Amino acid sequence: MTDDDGVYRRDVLKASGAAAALGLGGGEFFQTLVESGDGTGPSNRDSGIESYVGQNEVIQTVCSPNCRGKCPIDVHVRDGQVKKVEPHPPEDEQYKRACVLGLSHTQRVYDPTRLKYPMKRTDWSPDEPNPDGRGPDAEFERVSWDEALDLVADKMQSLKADFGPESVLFHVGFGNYGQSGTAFSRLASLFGSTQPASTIDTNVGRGFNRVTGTGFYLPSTNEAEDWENANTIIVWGSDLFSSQFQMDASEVLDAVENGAKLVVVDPVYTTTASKADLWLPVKPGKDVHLALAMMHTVFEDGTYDEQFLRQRTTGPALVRKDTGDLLKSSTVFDDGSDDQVVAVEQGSNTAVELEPETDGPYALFGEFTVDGIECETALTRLRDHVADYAPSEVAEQTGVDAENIRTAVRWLATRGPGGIAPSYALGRYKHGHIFGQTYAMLMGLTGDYGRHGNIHAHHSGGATLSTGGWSTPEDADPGPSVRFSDYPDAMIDGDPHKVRAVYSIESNMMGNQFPDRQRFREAIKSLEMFVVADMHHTDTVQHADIIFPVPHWFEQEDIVSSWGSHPHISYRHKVQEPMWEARDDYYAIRGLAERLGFGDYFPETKRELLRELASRDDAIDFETLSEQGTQKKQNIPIVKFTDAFPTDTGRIKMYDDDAPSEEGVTFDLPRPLEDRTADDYEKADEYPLMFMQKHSRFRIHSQYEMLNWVREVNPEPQLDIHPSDAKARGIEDGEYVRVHNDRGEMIVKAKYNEAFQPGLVNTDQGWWSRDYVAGHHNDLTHNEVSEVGQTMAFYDVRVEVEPAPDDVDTDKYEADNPRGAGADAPRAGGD
Ligand SMILES: Nc1nc2c(c(=O)[nH]1)N[C@H]1C(S)=C(S)[C@@H](COP(=O)(O)OP(=O)(O)OC[C@H]3O[C@@H](n4cnc5c(=O)[nH]c(N)nc54)[C@H](O)[C@@H]3O)O[C@H]1N2
Ligand SMILES: Nc1nc2c(c(=O)[nH]1)N[C@H]1C(S)=C(S)[C@@H](COP(=O)(O)OP(=O)(O)OC[C@H]3O[C@@H](n4cnc5c(=O)[nH]c(N)nc54)[C@H](O)[C@@H]3O)O[C@H]1N2
Ligand code: SF4
Ligand SMILES: [Mo]
Repeated sequence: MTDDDGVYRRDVLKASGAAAALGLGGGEFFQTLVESGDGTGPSNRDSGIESYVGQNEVIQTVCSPNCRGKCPIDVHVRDGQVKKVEPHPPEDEQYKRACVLGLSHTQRVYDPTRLKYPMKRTDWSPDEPNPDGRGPDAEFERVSWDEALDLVADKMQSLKADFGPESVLFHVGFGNYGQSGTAFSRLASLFGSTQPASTIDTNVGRGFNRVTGTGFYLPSTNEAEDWENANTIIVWGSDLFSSQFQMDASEVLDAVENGAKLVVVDPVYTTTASKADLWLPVKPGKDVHLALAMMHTVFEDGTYDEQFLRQRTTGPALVRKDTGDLLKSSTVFDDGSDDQVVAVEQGSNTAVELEPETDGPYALFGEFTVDGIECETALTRLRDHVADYAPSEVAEQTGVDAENIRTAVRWLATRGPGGIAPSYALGRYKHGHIFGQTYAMLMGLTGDYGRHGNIHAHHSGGATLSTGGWSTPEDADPGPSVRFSDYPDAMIDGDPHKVRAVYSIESNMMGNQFPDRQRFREAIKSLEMFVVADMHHTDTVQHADIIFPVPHWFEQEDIVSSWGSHPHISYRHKVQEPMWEARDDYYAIRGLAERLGFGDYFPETKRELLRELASRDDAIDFETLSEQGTQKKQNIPIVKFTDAFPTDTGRIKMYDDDAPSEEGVTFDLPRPLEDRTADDYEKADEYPLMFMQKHSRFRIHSQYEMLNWVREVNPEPQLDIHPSDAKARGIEDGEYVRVHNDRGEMIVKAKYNEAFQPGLVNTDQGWWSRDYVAGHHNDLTHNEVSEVGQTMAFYDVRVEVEPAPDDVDTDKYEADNPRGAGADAPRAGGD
């Protein structure tokens, strides 16, 4: 079925020719199509619908932004145009899916924001970067691919010679999930450039990891097909019918149909909350208190899982009262080790080593003296610690009724298998790692690991192509990593070292990915060269010096990992040749590699690259994958956490004697620490409202922003605000408001929304700056991360809101249907 030039079907449409004939896209494209028939197309032969039946060429490919879908799709092509998109059943058909965004690619593939040619900012040159020319007023001129690649490679070489290779940063965002990123990292390693270290979405996972030994992003949970076996599901800080809905929502509904209880913990009455048996409307940032109250109830009720605690946790381990350390077996036994901890047997009070996965008659509670050392069990410590968090004690602080807290955890502890599915929202509070630690321990109490129907996080790990270290060749000397959150310091102040040039792929840094946009703009301004590869003219592209135009996914061949999703690897077949001069990232990466002296490290074609990478994964066969379009990785376990935990003891840590500390708080046990809730922030009076930017069902981050079909139902950014907060500020429903804090401001339309509790406002993320009347939601967010959690705290933000000044220009939204089908597109990119 495939031939060697990267084209899947011989009769694939020649889109570059089609594009040239039809103009540059958008409304114009469709209009011209109607007018430009050559007399042979079906529409001219017979306008009857029957004439279309069977006329479509159907090509399987993949949709893969950073949602949890990674949906294989079928693209219908007729007369040289993409006409329709449908879900494609993967090898295991129960994972068939796709959402309205993926099904609307016909509008994205022909959108006028698509980049067509390599471009250079007119007033940029390698020696005179003219940084002030970047931004809204920047103008670009077309250059050839060779010129663009020469300019970038030469500048990279001269920076390397003058300042070392780490003065160049290779940044990759979360935009694609194909293999270009693998090649990108390989070139970065060979060149020795600075590479990124993620500080997005890592908070809850890091906390979970301290307890279980796994997790960075959220830990893997049982595959979605197992969720129907759950008897209780606590969806905690996640609106699965808006984001993450791609697979999980239907599985959760299946479980509910089977009799599961659904609890939703969310400050907002979300679509998911509306399906719940019980909704706990927690105040933002107060989740640790709530989870500790749940532990309190489990201890009070005695509903902890004794066998699980003995077999798989350090609950019975002894903690020395003198030092707070766990009692080591080397202290007690001649042949003991420093890694092994000690418990006592119930009744005989004999000290024994706590081997992994053993189920002796260990005492779970009590105080004991071993070799003259006074100790108590870890579980005793935990029980004493949570004694202060009775549901009635936290009810006011958390905003949740005490009896409802008890009911929720009673369901979890007593109804058989179940679990807690948190998402990333909780990690968008500065100290969100503490929640990760707390819920991992709570599920240790209730025994929710390693069984069918257990749930530990929001999404499974999914299938990732194992490329066996290809991204870091043995003879490479990779440069240092810099955390996302440290980029501005590195670019502006040279801390930890000066970054002078950035080559960015698959990221909309300026328009979406990074908080504190004004400081980020300053960071970009301090660069000598900013190279951006994208398929659309995003806000980030508008700040670039050199633009590499990347083709739409339908014009790329790739192997796509299903990170955070289903257990298949998918093949992305080309539906059409790249339009205009757009070229796959691999084209630029290889072109730069050749110019930088690393050409031999990169196969000549993308097809060869894909073959090479697939050959490194034992669970994947290139031919099968390419023919079938998807291959289920058989080595992915359905049920997770069945083996010893990868901790020192092989057990879940119910007490951490080697815990990190921050702001005077040590996390040996989960101890609430907050940053910007009303209770702890010194500027809470000045900025009385918490500001969230929920992930929207109408976009995946900033992708699909351009879909006019979707715009008909979701035309412009809005501020969700409770009517009481609005009225107190003299704000009418539908009026434009100024949202501001000490970093910046934005002007959006206020929307009375009783689903949001008083004190909390929201603008869904993913809008481009061109969509705002003024400003942008990331003008309000900050870039402070905690040392322990190291995650950007997008929701730990406070603002004040007031009616917008009278003179703001809201013209673009005054028309009846400003961005509906057929409307004029605004200028691409933005400030
Ligand atoms: N459609 C769509 N899907 C997506 C994405 C997208 O942009 N669009 N993005 C993808 C990516 S990269 C990610 S990281 C995920 C993000 O997925 P999530 O983290 O699930 O998404 P959010 O919208 O940030 O938050 C989910 C819920 O958390 C609630 N929440 C906010 N603060 C708190 C709090 O303090 N406590 C509690 N208990 N709840 C709180 C919000 O009200 C919201 O209902 O989604 C992925 N899927
Ligand atoms: N205020 C606020 N900001 C947030 C969040 C929030 O909740 N609030 N959420 C954060 C989270 S969780 C995340 S994960 C980040 C996501 O931030 P980003 O990774 O920036 O997300 P996207 O908007 O998907 O941007 C990806 C870009 O890659 C481009 N792209 C797609 N395919 C290709 C390709 O093949 N090659 C190249 N070169 N480009 C391609 C797309 O056109 C798009 O412009 O945003 C973060 N930003
Ligand atoms: S946007 Fe995500 S869920 Fe929707 S079709 Fe694409 S991959 Fe699937
Ligand atoms: Mo994310």
